[in-house]
Order: sequence, then C-alpha cells, then structure tokens
Amino acid sequence: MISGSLVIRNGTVVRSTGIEAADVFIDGERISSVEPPGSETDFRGEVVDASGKLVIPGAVDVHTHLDMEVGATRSADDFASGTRAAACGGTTTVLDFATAYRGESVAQGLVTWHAKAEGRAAIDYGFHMSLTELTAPAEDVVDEMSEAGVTSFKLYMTYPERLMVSDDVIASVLKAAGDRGCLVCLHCEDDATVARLRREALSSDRTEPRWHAWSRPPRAEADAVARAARMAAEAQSACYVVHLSSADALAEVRNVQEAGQPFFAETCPQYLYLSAERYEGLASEAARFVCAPPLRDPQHSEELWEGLARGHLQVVATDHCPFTQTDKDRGLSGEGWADFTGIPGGLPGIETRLALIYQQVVEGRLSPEAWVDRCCTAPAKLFGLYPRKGELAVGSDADVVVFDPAQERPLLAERLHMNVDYSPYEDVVVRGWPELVLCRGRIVARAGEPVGEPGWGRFLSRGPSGNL
Ligand code: DUC
Ligand code: ZN
Repeated sequence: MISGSLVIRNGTVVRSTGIEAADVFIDGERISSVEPPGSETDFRGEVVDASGKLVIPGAVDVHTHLDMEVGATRSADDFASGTRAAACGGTTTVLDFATAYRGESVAQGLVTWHAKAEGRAAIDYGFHMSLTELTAPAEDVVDEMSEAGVTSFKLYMTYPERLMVSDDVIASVLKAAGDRGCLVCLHCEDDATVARLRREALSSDRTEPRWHAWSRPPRAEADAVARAARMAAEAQSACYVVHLSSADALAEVRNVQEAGQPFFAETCPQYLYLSAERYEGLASEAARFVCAPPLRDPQHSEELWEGLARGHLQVVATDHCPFTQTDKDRGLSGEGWADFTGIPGGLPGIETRLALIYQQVVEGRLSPEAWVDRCCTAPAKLFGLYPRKGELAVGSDADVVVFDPAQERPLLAERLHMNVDYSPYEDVVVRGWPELVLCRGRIVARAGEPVGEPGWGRFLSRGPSGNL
C-alpha cells in the first residue's frame, strides 16, 4: 500500500522523455510513486482528479531579476510578488541573478540577495552570481560560491558603466568555473559596436526607443557569441548564452554546437512573440519594450522557434525585469528620460512563459516533451538541480503542475499577478493554463490565483552545473 498525502489521478504525465497516463503519488514534500491509472484504490490521502489535464514538472525559470536596483529605480517585483506570480503561471523554481557590484565582495553580494529573498518567496529559489570585477583569483571566487550553493556565474560583455568585464576576466572565470563543475552565463552583445552606434545615433539627435534597437544590432550579438565561444573553447569549459535574440547569434551557436563544443543557449518569450515594430509607436509606449538585447524583426522569431524545436536552444527563461509605466517614464535618472539610453531595460514575463511556449504545442510545431524539456527539465539539469527539480520521478521534489489544455486565458495585466500595469502580450489569448501548482507538495496556486502565504520557498543549494 502507498502511504502519502496526495495523489494526482488520471492525468497525462508529460516528461521530457515521453508521455504516459499515470497517477502521481506525493508524500509530504516528495513524489513517492508514479503508478498506472487507478492504482491503489484504498489510498487515504487527498485525491486530485486530473482527467483531461497534463501533469508536468514544475517549471524552472533560470533568468530573473527580482528586487534589482536599476539606476534610480528598481525592478517592480520583489521576491514575494515575483514568485507569487511565477507560481500562478506554473513556475516552481527561479534562479535569480545576485550581483557583486564593483567594490563589493561576492560574499557581500550574496548576503544582500539572501536578505531580499529570505522568508518571502512563494516557491523555491537559487542564485547565480554576477561578477562585475575580479578582486580575488577566479578560482577562489568560484570555490567560495560553490561552497555556498551557487554554481553558476554571469558575466556581461556590455553595460560598461556598472557591469561589463574584460575578456581577461571572462577567460579566467570560464577556466576556473569549468574546472570546478560550474557554468558561466554570458550576456553577449559586443560593446564596442553598441558604444559606436549609440554615439552615432545621439550625435544626430536620434533619441527615440527605435534607435535603442538600431544601436544593438543582431551582428553585435552574433560577434559577441562567437567571441564567447572562442574563449570557452580555449578554456575547455562549457558556456551558456543568456537571452539569445537573433537568427545571426543562433547561427553562431549552431556552428559551435555542431563542432562538438558544450555550448548552450536560452531564449525568452519576448524574442519569440514580439518584434521591433513595438518601437515604432508613441515613445512612452515603445519604452515598455526596451530591453537588451532589443526586440528584432519578425524573421528572427521564426528562426528562434525553429532553434527551440530542433534543440539548438536548450532553455526558455524569462529575463523577468519588470518596470511599471511610471518607472519607465521616470527613466534611470528618476526625472524622465531624454533619450533611449535613459530608459530602464526589461520586460515582465515570470508568469506567462509556460503558457506562451505551450502555444507551439497547440499548433503542432513543438512536441509536448520538448515543451517540458525547455521550460522545466533542461534548465534543472544545466544548473545543478536535477532530478530534484524538473522531473516527475520517485524522490524528486513534489513540484507538479496540473495543466489544463482547454482553458483559454487572455494575457491582460489585470488577470496577471506581476507588479506591473501593462502586459506585453495583451493581444494574446493563450490556450492552456496551470489549473493547480504544487511546490514541494504544497499547493501554491489554483486556477491561476495564488494560494497560501509567501515564505514557503526555500533557498536551493545547487550541485555541479554545466551538463545536460
Ligand atoms: N537586459 C534587460 O533588458 N534587462 C535586464 C538585464 C538585461 O541584460
Ligand atoms: Zn537578464
């Protein structure tokens, strides 16, 4: 007899490896058994009927910026509101980018991020560490963070004012991380190109948001990806490109992967759904869509969808970095922006990713297994969380989404829980939405609404990263 607290019966279990009709038994915080439908008729725990529903692992979002200072403003979701919204959309784990700013030790950066999250998160969370300089040997930094359960690092190839590091730093962190089972995430935009084009635009008074996109062209991204790949090859280390946005950069990734290098890339729903046309309207509306890399022309999205289906892009994450319209209008200075360089960059998305990617399953262009893989399993594997997260298996955390494929939901700001007053997808009605979401056995969302108090989420100390 199976003892346990809850069983999800009669659902269609979708894993990255296949689909089966099965009942999922949960005992406390873990999955205790997965059995053929109708097993264990004398089970005494709570029963959830998932007839007609998909049962998938809780989704894992490995790219969020919660409660992050950006100029005079900060990202609009903190760990309470952001993770609550994530849960409503079927995400049960987030990895947020802790940052050690210049003049600060990595230990200080980590303490700051723990303080933001501690006791506030609705779902489980971990951190990458963004490095903005090296004040100690890279080996020591990587060892220190690994011991603290942070086994991935982020480096920026742009944003010279606060975040960018030199190629020397990138090379040494790649080597130290690779040697120690850690993964380096790179923001790939070639800053020399961006800086030159920015100067050119501003010197001729081209200040509107559309020039933001013009100054960060696909080639700048592709060149940086190629440079990153060369450095990773020299270090003999894996490397992960964050928020890949263009067909040009994807072509570089594909070449490197086909040459046998362990080189991974994520894209985000904004690059799959939205295009640079959003920069054409009223400047204050266009500012909502300012992000880096910027939105591209529509043919790039088509290539990215293809890359996702074929597995050249391993992960869909969100780069959730929301700002209200007021914050966008106030700009980085807090007193209004005079040109596109003064607009805080980022879009909301922590709640809408799983359903947005599912639309390609509805259209028959992505298999259900690939959907689960890119949103749940591959990110857990790459970032040292598997099989605890991203899998429906005995012993895994009971992070489970009962996904109703028949539900229709307009992605309007008032139906969502992110702390923003607009939705980038307000013209989209998705088919399919999470009906029930469990994180470590506890219901954290039902019918798209939060359940329970924030604080259930725990810090995830992660194992080796960098392998699929
Ligand atoms: N780009 C954004 O648009 N926002 C957050 C960080 C980043 O790199
Ligand atoms: Zn980001």
